[in-house]
Amino acid sequence: MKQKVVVFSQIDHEILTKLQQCYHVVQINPKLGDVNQQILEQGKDADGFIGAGRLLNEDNLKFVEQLKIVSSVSVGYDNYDLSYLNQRKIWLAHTPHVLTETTADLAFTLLMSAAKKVPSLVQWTKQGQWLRTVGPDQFGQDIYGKTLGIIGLGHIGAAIARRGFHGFNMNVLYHNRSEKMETATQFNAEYCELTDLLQRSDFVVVAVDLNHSSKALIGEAELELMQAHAVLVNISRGSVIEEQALISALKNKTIFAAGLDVYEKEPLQDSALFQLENAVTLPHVGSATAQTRKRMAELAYQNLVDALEGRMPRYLVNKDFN
Ligand code: 8YV
Repeated sequence: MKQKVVVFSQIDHEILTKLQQCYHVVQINPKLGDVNQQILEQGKDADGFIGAGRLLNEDNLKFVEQLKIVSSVSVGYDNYDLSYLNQRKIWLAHTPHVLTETTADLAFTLLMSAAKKVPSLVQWTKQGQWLRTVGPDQFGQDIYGKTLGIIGLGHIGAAIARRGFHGFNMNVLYHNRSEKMETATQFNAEYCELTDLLQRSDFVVVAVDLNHSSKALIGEAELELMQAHAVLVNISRGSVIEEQALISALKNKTIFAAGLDVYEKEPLQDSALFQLENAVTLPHVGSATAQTRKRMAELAYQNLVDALEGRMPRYLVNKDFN
């Protein structure tokens, strides 16, 4: 009998076809009703799960009996209750590396858009308001040679540092749980305490994983430390920044602008951020290019197949259950 695979979000079409050739595939479909109920039902006799963007925890996995793996089409795994998966001896795999460069590109896209007021100036131009040269209200910020503070010098953080250092001659500061001497040396990056980094940076980019120690890392007190001309960029997870405090800082112009790809609650709807000209808001597209999403899907597929065929997947999050 074929093993059963539950596809819990949209997935690359070719990967879906490959899965259907070897496994009994069931797709969770929001149009068919409550997603968690479908996961609960379909999970009972499933061997593997593949997808992204859904919370998987005891509530919707409690009936699984033979689940070997949850293969996430993402690098971040904050959507999964790792201790529950460990307890049930279910592997969790993810897709690191293949999205590093494109996510770093997006961090710079946000940094530059927010610094140069791109969205509002595009709108202004298209509305036919360009009747004379722009005034100080429309001026942006210089980027070249400025100070870039990176919170989280992992793979993506390092790729952002590389762009800043080599491309824009920036002075790089970083904050991380531990010092990263080898990576830092490549970009002449200086290790700083968070408060120091926030005070000294012209651009602060959040690239840290979401975990217990990074949740709400940047709140009102931290935002107050930033300079009035500074730009804050978040390509990590929304919950690293207290959104309400950020909205106040942007409203009161205690910082210049923010470039955001991620939010406390996604999809972002009816947010006060939409009213703020100095908030550049993207819909969580850090890895959203055709090439990268394809590579992520392939990697997730390989992780899944390895587990279903009894091999240890290459990119396991939880290697040791005990
Ligand atoms: C997307 C991400 O959320 O990989 C991650 O952790 O945040 C993004 O790439 C993910 O691919 C789900 O679509």
